[in-house]
Amino acid sequence: MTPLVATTTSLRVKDARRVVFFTGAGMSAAAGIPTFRGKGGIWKEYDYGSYACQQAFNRDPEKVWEFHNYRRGLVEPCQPTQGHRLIARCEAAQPSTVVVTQNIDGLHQVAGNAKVRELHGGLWRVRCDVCGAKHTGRESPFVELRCPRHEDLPEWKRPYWRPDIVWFGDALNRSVIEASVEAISRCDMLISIGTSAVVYPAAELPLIAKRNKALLVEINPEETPMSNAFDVCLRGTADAMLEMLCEGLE
Ligand code: BV8
Repeated sequence: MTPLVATTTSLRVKDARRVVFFTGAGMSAAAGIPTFRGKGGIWKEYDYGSYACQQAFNRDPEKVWEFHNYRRGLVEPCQPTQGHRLIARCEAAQPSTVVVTQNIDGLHQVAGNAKVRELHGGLWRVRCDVCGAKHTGRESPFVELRCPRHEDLPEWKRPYWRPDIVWFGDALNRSVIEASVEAISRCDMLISIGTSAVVYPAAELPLIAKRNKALLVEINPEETPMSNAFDVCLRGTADAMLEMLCEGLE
């Protein structure tokens, strides 16, 4: 069935029992964080083969860290938008609400959402793939680039911390995928917001909700390759469309 394409709707989140918000970079655009594709997109300026894959990190970890410190610097001063706050209000009113996000900026958590499944990891976490150590902190820039647990090794031989981000070619974290699939399978309304729907496997996750007869709503000013799978496509910004959908929440 072709979707209803509109700028207004009488659908309201308060009328659903279990809602999943499925978010991408457009969700945080109004916070001042650049998206990845399209005009001004990060991948226009930075080739992801040089900055966002394991091979690039193995080749030149300091160059990859320079890019991630640039991104920490971009995100660090940004505050959640009105849209993020409305989604947090939805979880407060309806605790079954889950956010499944491709974003690594942490803004849903700052806004107050507790149930956030980060498909592509987190910008504020690092891990050591040699000893398994993890560290979370909003240092910007992150300067102690080597894991301190390897005191037996000379400084120049110690392993680098690695951003805990799912780069191209990395498998997604199994428990995060499982928790996301579980939430999406059980929801009766899925609202996809601000994603170009071109990165897999994330792009196909909303289809799981469709199989289970949930109502699928897409919020994006532009059409996406997945638009036809949605019941309703709201052609507007995240903030404006969420303001409408979240009307009447307690
Ligand atoms: C994997 C890290 C197993 C985070 C990122 C099947 C088919 C084809 C290819 C593949 C496939 N399966 C796997 C692949 C390969 C690859 C892939 O998908 N490639 C594509 C690009 C062809 N996938 C992987 O490698 C994944 N791993 O599958 O492992 C495997 C491995 C090897 C081989 C087989 C299997 C891992 C993918 C993870 C990539 N990580 N980055 C970070 O650095 O921040 S990608 C990057 O894209 C971000 O993570 C981002 O989250 C993600 C999606 O982007 P979007 O969020 O959609 O953002 P985008 O800029 O594209 O779009 C913004 C949208 O917002 C636009 O539509 C715009 O109109 C809209 N918008 C703008 N303003 C607003 C707005 N909307 C609302 N309001 C506004 N105000």
